[in-house]
Amino acid sequence: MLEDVVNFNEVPIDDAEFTEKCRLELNQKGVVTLHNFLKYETVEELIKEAKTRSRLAYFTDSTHNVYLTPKNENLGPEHVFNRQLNSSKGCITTDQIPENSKLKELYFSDIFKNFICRVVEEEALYEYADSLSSINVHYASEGQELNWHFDNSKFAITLLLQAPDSGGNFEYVSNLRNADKDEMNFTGVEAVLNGETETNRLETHPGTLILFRGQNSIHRVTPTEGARERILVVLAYNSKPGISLSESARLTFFGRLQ
Ligand SMILES: O=C(O)CCC(=O)C(=O)O
Ligand SMILES: [Fe+2]
Repeated sequence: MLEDVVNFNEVPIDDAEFTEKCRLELNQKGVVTLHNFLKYETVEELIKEAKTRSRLAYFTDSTHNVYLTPKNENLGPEHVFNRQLNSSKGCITTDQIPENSKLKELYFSDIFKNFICRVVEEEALYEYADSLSSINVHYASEGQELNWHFDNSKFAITLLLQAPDSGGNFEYVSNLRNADKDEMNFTGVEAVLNGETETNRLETHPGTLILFRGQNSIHRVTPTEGARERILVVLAYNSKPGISLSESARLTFFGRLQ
């Protein structure tokens, strides 16, 4: 029952008026924050579930540019396009999440998918064809962070399960570039990396859902501070059926293809 997962009293995702409000907000701000999206008991249950599987997580410590692309040698090592940033995090994959998990109940629910479709203005949404990429649980222990980047996907859905004692903050600058027009905005990106731009911080709590357009809005998650790890779920959909995440991305994020 989706009622056991989603807090419909505060977040009525089956209501047309509420859905329309979220759509407008996403268009205006590039982000929708839904606090108390998950029921309190569900958050507790999902934290337990995630913790029993954290030993399966594949940890990566890698460097990347903000566009998540290979270097362009023509631009030279000092160019902001080639500036290498460090990110370190671990995650488990869809196939490592139990079949009866409330995460799968939510992910495959028609009510939830219809809500997301309307808010992001897609006709339909489909799971990834590979068995890894649809639902991921991310773990970040002390010192681990996700550095500044633009996403490859048009939108991302995250659910925070456990917040660290401090740190682990989601920071962003909206609409820093226009990916559809291949606009890179090197000047704007350099200013963010040099700490010269004022950034926004999202307030999140366990159970908060974030719907975010990260292709044009640069964002990062600051390092976890303290012993309690940050645990966060990412739900990913495609607008067409039968699509797998690229092999290179699967190898980078999960360390395997299937
Ligand atoms: O961990 C988060 O809150 C954001 C994750 C993110 O930006 C990503 O996976 O691309
Ligand atoms: Fe991202």
